[in-house]
Amino acid sequence: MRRLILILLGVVALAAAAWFLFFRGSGTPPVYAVTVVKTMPHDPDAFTQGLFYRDGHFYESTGGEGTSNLRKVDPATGKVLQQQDLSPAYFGEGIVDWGDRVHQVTWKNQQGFTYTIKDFTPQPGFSYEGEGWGLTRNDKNIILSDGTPVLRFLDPATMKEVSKLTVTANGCPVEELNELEWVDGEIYANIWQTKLIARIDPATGKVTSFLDVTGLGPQTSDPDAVPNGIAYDPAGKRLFLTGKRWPELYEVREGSRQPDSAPAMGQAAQIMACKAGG
Ligand SMILES: [Ca+2]
Repeated sequence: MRRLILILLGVVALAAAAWFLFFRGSGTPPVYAVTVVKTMPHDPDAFTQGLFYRDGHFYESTGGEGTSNLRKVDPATGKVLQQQDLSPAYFGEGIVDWGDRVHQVTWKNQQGFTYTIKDFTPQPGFSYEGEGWGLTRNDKNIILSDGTPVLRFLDPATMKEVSKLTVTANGCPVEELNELEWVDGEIYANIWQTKLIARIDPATGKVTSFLDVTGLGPQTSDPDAVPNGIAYDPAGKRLFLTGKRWPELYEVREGSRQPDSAPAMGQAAQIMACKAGG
């Protein structure tokens, strides 16, 4: 009898493990905290819309009408070393480097700007349909977000669309994809008005996990001061995060898996229940 009970218990345990693995394998992305490695200063007036790291400097794009610009920033001090302002008619959004150029999209103007990365000398720009939110790149394409679940892959030579990728989490389209960064073969995306960064498999569009950045940024009632800004240093494997009007920029690494009680788990659950808006 005792042996039978042990066998039955073993069967139950195996079934539970199989169910657990099936559930995990069914596409529910886990949520991880982030651990701060280093804290750096960041211009608290910068309405950050684009961020990348190259050759020891941050390049940042800011938004707003009359406050939009492209800037080169010293990581140690947060000081702006070089700046190119946009006309007040344009609302700056994502930026990306390609060769000796930097490209910048605008929110609703359907107009992209191109500059030399060395001294921000204006070059012939480009146009696109719809809105411009975030930009990043891999070795072949420039990748554009526009606040929808669809990422557009552009030919860097022409800035024309060559393919699209619909981003889903647990089968639900993920709205409000904002600032982007290509990180070791994955696409990281801020999700606007949430504390979550989606990690996206570029082959399938599936979110493989989320990073919860609740612990970062200022304690403020400013509704615009959302997390936005992801940069990566592939040589040093360093990941950097900031937000709009945040006084700090952080180097972070992935932390432990978040418990169900973590505040951002509700946002993740809404996204994965196909409830738009996070
Ligand atoms: Ca970025």
